[in-house]
Amino acid sequence: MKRILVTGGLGQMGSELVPELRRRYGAENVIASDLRMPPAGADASEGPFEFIDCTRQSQVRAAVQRHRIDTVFHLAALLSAVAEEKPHMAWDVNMGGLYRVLEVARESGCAVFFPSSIGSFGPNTPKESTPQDALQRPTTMYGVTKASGELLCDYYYNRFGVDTRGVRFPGLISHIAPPGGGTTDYAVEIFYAAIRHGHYSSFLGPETRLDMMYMPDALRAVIGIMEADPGRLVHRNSFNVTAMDVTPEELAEEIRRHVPGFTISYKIDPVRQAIADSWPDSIDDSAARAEWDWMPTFDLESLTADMIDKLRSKLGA
Ligand code: NAD
Ligand code: AKB
Repeated sequence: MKRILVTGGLGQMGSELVPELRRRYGAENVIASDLRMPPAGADASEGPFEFIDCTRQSQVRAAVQRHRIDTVFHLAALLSAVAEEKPHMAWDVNMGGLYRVLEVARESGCAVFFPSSIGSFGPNTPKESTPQDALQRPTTMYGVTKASGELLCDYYYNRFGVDTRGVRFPGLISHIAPPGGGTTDYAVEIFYAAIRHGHYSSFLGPETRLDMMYMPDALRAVIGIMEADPGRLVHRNSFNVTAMDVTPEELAEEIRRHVPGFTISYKIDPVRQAIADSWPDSIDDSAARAEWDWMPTFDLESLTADMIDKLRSKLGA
């Protein structure tokens, strides 16, 4: 990886992946892009930025050619809750965008990182310790695009030799940029609410168990899979990766150790609850551990301590 393009670079993941890639590979070698413009006051000296709608192949191609890109981190997508509200747009952005990125990669010889999700599984998938190779019949538009995206990336590797790689992320918890409309967003909101108000009203029920990961581990996963020895990879585009599985009740309990008196109540959103109920309770990431030495570093305890510490500084609390 020498010349990198990140699509959807202003989102929750891109806001931290772009700086990390710039630290590793040089600021001038990492081109951030998004459908939105950087916020007013953003420091342009941090590195190059391009306006790119990933559904417009000409825009993707022009940036790849102009900057002599060899690796695309394709983050642009609509997340699960938004995708369920706007299924037609979700198909266009998630599938149309990926297809166009893969086409440009095929023409230009780029490698592509594609983030799939625990949302690529469905209600018929084994719910606990979901294996790497499991039944995938998702019932959400987000899941349909993620499962299809995994297949499309496999196809581009097998048919055209495009070096596609990816992981299935769980819910990502971070303190830099807000999440963009997913089912696991509660696990970020709860920290802000705990510090600001000492109370959180959860849109998922108390016993809803889902996999989660702290953003520093997610960045290690992205870079780890892209730098992995290709000779060891069997599952190129869809590695299960996780760090913990947790319910709102358990997360609240852990937060209470840092914010005494913190309370949680429940006002369940039926749409997001149904999405969460269709996803695994926990996934098995042993294939990633075996094939490219994946290993998370944050558990629930250390994640919670770090989030509270960082957010207290950020919010001046
Ligand atoms: P996000 O919603 O925070 O950011 C997505 C970005 O894509 C936004 O900045 C948005 O402006 C941009 N975008 C939307 N449409 C676009 C288009 N047509 N062209 C270019 N940019 C466009 O999402 P995120 O949390 O940063 O997620 C990044 C990727 O990781 C997504 O593919 C998502 O499905 C995947 N993922 C995220 C999580 C998570 O918990 N955050 C978990 C699993 C997988
Ligand atoms: C979402 O909830 O949509 C994402 C995901 C797990 O893919 N956070």
